[in-house]
Amino acid sequence: NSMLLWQRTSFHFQPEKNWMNGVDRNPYLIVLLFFSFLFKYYPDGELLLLTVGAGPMYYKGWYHLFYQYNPDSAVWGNITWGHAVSKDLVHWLYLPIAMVPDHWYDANGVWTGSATLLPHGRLAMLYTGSTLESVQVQNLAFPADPDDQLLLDWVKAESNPVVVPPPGVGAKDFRDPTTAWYVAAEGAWFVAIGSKNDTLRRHSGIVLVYKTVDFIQYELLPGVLHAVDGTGMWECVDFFPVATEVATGLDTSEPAGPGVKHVLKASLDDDKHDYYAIGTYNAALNAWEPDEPEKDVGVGLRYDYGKFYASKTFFDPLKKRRVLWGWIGETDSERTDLTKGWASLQALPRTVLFDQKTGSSLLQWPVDEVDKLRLTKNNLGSISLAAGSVLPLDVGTATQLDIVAEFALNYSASANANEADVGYNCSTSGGAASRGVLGPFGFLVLADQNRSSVASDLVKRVYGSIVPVLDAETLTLRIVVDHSIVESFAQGGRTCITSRVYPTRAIYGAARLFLFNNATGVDVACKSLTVWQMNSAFIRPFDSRLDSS
Ligand code: DQQ
Repeated sequence: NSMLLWQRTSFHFQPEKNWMNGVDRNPYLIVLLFFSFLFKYYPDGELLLLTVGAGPMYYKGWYHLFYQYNPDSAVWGNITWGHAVSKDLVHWLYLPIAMVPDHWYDANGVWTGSATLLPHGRLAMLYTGSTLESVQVQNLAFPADPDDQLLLDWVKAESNPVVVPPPGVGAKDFRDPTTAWYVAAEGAWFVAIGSKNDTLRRHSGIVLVYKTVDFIQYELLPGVLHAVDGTGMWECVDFFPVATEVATGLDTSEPAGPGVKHVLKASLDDDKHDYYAIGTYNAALNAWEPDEPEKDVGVGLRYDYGKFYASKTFFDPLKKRRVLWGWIGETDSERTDLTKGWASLQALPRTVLFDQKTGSSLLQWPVDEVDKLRLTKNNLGSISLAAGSVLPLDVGTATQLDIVAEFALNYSASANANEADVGYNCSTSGGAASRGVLGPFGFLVLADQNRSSVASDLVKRVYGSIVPVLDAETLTLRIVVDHSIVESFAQGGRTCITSRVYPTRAIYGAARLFLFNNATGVDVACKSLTVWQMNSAFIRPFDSRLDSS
């Protein structure tokens, strides 16, 4: 339907048509009608911010993305592995479907998996198959031709399935194997698989760990790596080391020790959000414990406080970084997706680092390569914003933007304001149009006047979270806009929010950018503001004649 073409993104990865995921057939409906950042001052120095599927990897010069793909329709089903490659994580080339359901052990879908790079450049791909009887089993596949940089053809192991649900684990609660990590003391690889336990524990999300030497025979380790009651099924578990003293990524097999902590992440099937916690891993005990029990997986920090799910990281040996890939569903209706003929896309790949300043969170930031898309630069200098003002910003076409801003707040009038005085609440207030003592203020993007969409069929919702702003830090924001997605990073990526938007009037040349301040008791100054037009990434089918590599 050409009527909705403007919702296609220009530099986010999405298939040419039909469904990709991440997650289930029934994306819950949430959308932000307009987008905004809202802040609230806390005397202790905190500010309030409102506002995949298959394994990514690097192999022989190409970044590979394999994603959950329905070749037949824009809704979930008939899941195969879509495939694309890139030299820079931004400019992608579509390749033919990599794997389809063609055996009894994956007849109901080639579900999420992860790649492990073995010594001597070999590659093991473990993935979940939903069998003819809809039992979730783990299968092994490997490249038909290891010398093929494009990894076009895959061979499924004769011994599949290599792992079946162990006693006590539900046949439909056992999926999404991680990338394996090597434990030298055991001379073996360990692989984690998410599940849940409703019998011994109370609706507990759990992680099982298997030990393998050859990726064919697996031994279940006693106990669970970790469990959190009340959090339900853990999908797409991810488990990786982070360096706590240097700003560099670590190989998945980097052992625990001084300067190395481990992140455990789970995608909660119950609420469709990606939660992580930072903690300590003990391979010998098959145990991981969060540093701060109150910030455990599923009850503490999220990668993103908007729409963002089923993410995975991989270690990029080329640039020595860990890269996070998230799947972004739609927040319009299934009916509209069928009309559009496509649904879902990938977030920008994000570099993940330990936040050395807070010591208790991660920093996520669009990979450097995204900056190569920056075109015209608008340096808008420093702007004061009177209470109640909405200021149009003249940046030309505003559908593809990268916005970087620094804010200074003068709270003198209300330095003692507490939460009750603020009068603004992320979930119950009416978005940017509401007013409170200390906010909201921020940007309106993809807007025409204040509100950009009159589309029905959407649930319009305000997303929010806390942004810790430490002493001597100024409040900084980066907002990336791409037609129907807005990704926002506060304090260098300490808090992130992604939103899908479906403007009906603020499209093409009519889309505009505004700064606003709806605080009644704070002077807000945008100390610096830089806005770039963003180029398109021109994602297209791979053409070997054009391949210069
Ligand atoms: N969707 C996949 C599963 C995974 C869920 C099936 C979340 O493997 O658990 O399409 O992305």
